[in-house]
Amino acid sequence: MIDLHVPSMTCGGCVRAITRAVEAVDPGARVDADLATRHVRVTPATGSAAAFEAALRQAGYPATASVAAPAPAPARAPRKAGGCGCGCAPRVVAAPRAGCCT
Ligand SMILES: [Cu+2]
Repeated sequence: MIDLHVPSMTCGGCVRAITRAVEAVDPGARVDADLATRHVRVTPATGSAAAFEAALRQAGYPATASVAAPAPAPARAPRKAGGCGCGCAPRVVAAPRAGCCT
């Protein structure tokens, strides 16, 4: 997913113009504009961040693209069935705390 920050996007008309500009580059793209934050999230089919930036600049909406980071990894490994979820492995830890990993 590509995140485009478009400071000059101020109303629904801008959103439509921006959506059209993105779709002109990549008809298969999914465009999800958030007027409040002035960010447009594009899930491209074929287009690139640079291509969308260029198209929006031409349409009169200079944009800053950033490729969104993937969702953060879960903080902990998933709990294993039957374990207590503390992360230690009963067969590896010689002396688990009382009540833990038993
Ligand atoms: Cu507008």
